[in-house]
Amino acid sequence: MIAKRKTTAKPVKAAAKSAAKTASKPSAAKRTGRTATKAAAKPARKPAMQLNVIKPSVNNLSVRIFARAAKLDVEEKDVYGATRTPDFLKRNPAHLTPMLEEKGLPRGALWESCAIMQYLSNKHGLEKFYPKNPARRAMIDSAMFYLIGTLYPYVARATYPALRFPQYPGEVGHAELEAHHKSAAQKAAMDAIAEPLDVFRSFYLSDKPFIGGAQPSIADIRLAATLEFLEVVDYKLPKWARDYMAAMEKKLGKAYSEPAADVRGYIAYVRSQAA
Ligand SMILES: N[C@@H](CCC(=O)N[C@@H](CS)C(=O)NCC(=O)O)C(=O)O
Repeated sequence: MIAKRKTTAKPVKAAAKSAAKTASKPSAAKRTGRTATKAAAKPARKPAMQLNVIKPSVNNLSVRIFARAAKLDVEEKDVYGATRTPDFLKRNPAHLTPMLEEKGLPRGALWESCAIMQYLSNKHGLEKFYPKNPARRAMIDSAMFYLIGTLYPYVARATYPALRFPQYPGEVGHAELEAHHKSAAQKAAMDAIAEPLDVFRSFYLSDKPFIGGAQPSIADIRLAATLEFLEVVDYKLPKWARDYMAAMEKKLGKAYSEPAADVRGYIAYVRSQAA
């Protein structure tokens, strides 16, 4: 979560803007994937969908990778710092990104990264990323729910302080407490990551290269993108996880590395500031 409360400090905004400038050169392309090339030839046609994004975020990174990997006709709009404006809140009262806008949607807008990837896979028949077979699909859904509900909260609590993102009300990191309380909470979250992470290895991946099998699924995209944040706290990923992330990037190529550069650039920026 970025730019969420008053404490969302200007440094975050400045850092994100700076990171966007330095790290997101490829993302300046108005469209994603194949369409970007086509856009040069046919600049007048309006893309079918708009994806509102905040570039240093891994929630956003998931859908940005997916849109490119699936070669969808999506135009990205950077809404950093604009998610609480009256106009945005009218369209999306949850003020969350990524947010897809498309005429076919009942309310015109859709947020939640996994729901967006599910919707687009269903709509475009992208079985490769989201199998139709109910049992196989259930495993992808389970992996994504488990990530959002269990792994991600630990990752957020462990990394948001270093990322300079605001934390959630009610959490130690958000409360007016002395620094040692906050660092103890951050360490506890960091320690807690190992267990759910290993569930991805032992259960969802099992002996397959990806949760999706031979091909990365939307759950794989969501997992690899999430793990990108751990770099900011020097989290020592186990070898299988490092190999898995490398395999994801190799398989998806630029569709992965281009938007990942924004997150990595932001992490490099905050780390340089801390140093
Ligand atoms: N569970 C959501 C999380 C989305 C989320 O937290 N988005 C943050 C960026 S990381 C955001 O847009 N925050 C802006 C705001 O709340 O104003 C997802 O997976 O899409």
